[in-house]
Amino acid sequence: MKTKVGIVGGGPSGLMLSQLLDLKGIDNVVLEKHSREYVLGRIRAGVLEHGFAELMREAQCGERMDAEGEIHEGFYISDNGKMQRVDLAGHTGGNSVVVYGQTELTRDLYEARDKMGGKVIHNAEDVSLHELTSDAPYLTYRDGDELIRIDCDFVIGADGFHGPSRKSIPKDVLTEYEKVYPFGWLGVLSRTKPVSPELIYSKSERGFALCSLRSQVLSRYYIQVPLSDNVEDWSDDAFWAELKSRLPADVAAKLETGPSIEKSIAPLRSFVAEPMRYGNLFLAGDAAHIVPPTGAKGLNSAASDIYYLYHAFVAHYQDGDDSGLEQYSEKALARVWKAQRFSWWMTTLLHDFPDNIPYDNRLQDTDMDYLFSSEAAMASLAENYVGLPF
Ligand code: RFL
Ligand code: PHB
Repeated sequence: MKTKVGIVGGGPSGLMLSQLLDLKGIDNVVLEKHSREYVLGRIRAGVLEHGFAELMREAQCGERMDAEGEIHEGFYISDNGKMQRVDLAGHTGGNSVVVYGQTELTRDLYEARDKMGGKVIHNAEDVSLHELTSDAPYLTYRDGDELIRIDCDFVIGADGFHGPSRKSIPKDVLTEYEKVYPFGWLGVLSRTKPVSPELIYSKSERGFALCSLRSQVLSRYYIQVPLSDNVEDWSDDAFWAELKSRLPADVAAKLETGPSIEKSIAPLRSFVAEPMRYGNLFLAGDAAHIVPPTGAKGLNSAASDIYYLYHAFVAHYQDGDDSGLEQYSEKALARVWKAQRFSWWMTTLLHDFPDNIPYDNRLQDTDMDYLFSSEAAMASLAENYVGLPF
């Protein structure tokens, strides 16, 4: 098989790039390790920046997002029971975010790929990347006993944190920056009415909690838990009781509880691999960088990578202009690091750090105090939350 762009990974990054390139007539193939049902079974991001929503529309995939997604012009921060609103629109000249689940967005991208006859190969086993520094890189994968080869001009590594793409780059070429946090998030999805129309990020002495949503009948809640906890340790009742104890009393009193339809623990990690290009391999999304979910920046950081790659490939194939490809790593990393800084900062502001010394806790309190007493600090939070320009 032969194509122009071989894409490893059929998550949101790979599918979005595939769709955008196909719309410009640039042939591509997506290789996904899992089945479609498996990919759509993962419950992940919920908050899209304005720039991501625009990219969905450009990919001709924005119809359902525009109909069913919710525009949020603010959210709440609760500090040990005291709730204050962050006015996103007011501090950014009218900007907002869209609350629309990654699962739905991925479903829309798959449907769009189907409609255009896009080549998305599921259950691709043993995907390997070859000859990446040559003009003729290729991918191989196994389909049962058969080994299949795909020759391409370029390879995109959009295979998430654990995929093979980043691992194909020699260790002496790649610098990895990593910070692991001493806690995870236990998340529950439930068919209940959300406790608040806008998200609540809650700092409390018992640890962090987040009230989020997917729709007016589907709620998503998270609590900070020690890394040693297992999801089996948490019954639904124990989860709801702990969540309530971390929310302001009037919010806790209104919380509608119900059976969990998904429950999982995600560790919190900050990670960046540099550079994001090796020969004719370009890394995108979680394959190159991870953030703790506190700032809702993971998927949104993937979106800016895809935006830069899309424009770089269009310039390459339509105008013979390689400057976008040459500048990709530097340009993408500049924005990636800003999302890293913001996600680290929001995580540090809101969580309980078991190893903090009293001095650290006083600084944390002062950070919160400063945020709610300074228009400049609030504007900075709002600017980052709605998303820095691509
Ligand atoms: P993905 O989604 O991991 O997709 C990678 C795909 O590659 C496939 N793959 C392979 N394919 C072929 N061969 C192999 N050997 C392969 N190995 C892996 C995988 O099966 C998969 O389908 O990466 P991508 O596309 O870069 O997308 C990134 C996002 O998924 C991620 O950044 C976000 O979900 C992060 N995130 C959030 N981001 C936001 O912007 N806003 C949020 O509100 C938000 N909340 C979250 C989150 C992530 C969370 N978890 C569970 C990590 C909340 C949580 C709890
Ligand atoms: C979610 O709804 O899953 C979500 C929302 C905001 C975050 C993280 C996760 O910061």
